[in-house]
Amino acid sequence: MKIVYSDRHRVHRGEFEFFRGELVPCFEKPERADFVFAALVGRGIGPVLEPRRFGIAPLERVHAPRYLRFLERAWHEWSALGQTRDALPAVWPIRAFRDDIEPQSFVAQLGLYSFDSGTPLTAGTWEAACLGADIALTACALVRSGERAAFALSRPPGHHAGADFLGGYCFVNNAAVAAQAFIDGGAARVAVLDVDYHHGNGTQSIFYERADVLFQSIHGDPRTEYPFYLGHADETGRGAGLGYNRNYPLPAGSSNERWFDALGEACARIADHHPRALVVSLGVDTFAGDPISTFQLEATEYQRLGRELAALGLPTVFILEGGYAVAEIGDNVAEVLAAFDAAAV
Ligand code: FKS
Ligand code: ZN
Repeated sequence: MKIVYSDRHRVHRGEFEFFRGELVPCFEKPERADFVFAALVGRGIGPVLEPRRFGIAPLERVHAPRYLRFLERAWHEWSALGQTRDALPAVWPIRAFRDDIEPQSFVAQLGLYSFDSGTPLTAGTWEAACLGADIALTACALVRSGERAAFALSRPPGHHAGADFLGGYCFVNNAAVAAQAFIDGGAARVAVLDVDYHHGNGTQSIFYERADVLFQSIHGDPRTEYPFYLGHADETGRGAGLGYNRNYPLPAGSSNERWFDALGEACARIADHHPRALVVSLGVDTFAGDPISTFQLEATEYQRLGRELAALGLPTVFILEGGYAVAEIGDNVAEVLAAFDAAAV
């Protein structure tokens, strides 16, 4: 399987995230991508291609222009305040505040466009986020030109980012950009499957009222797991999108059997949707050894995931999302992709 990658992801390197009243070192760090890259190359998965540049137009298809303008200028505005550390928000317009007027204060803008204080915005964030989208779009282009599948090895991740908000280490929603690129390239229907431990709230909200993009997510129950405020089973879409959103929230600590029951159901719904392509938000924080999650997948389960996805027989773009047991995330991603390749026809 072709891998799209660039080592320029390193320009996004958050120092601290706010966690339980303290600044702690960021879990989402450059080494994550390095380990995935090393594991794939070590297993002979490849070749590795550099991304092409697609510019901002494909991002504007799923993100609000004012949000993208904010991201682009953010570091400049923050530095103009005399700050040298990463930007983290400290005030938010929750219910009963207005979100239709963009404040002039940068600090207020940062809160308007964020939903947590764990997603540091740094000098290189905009460049890395655009690069991540270019990686996803290059993987799409490969699949559109006949590749059975491609892997977008990018960071920062994307599935928590919505049309006009960042959070959960995410700024630009790579999976949504990819799904929209398939639609804009002529696909009538696309499916997005999110297997990261955390609910893909950003992707869900972007496609919530649409019937052309089926979104499904298997994740830790938001009653106890991040991102807490979305991802319940009764969220099935709205308006034209009713029936095109499915969540499989599983209790923290769920067995692998339960996880694969949910995957089986999700795959059956994908087949029913008859999509022209599949986008997989591939987080491997479902790993038994992950430091921030509670599922129990290991090598054999990652192989099974790869096989079951291959059995759908769809042109498939894999996009890296989470996974924090840094040394192991590479092996786990490699298991999925190698098993997919071995089973793909
Ligand atoms: C530990 C608390 C963790 C944030 C969790 C974010 C999860 C991000 C992710 C992504 F794929 F986006 F990276 N709170 N300090 O894994 O879903
Ligand atoms: Zn995650």
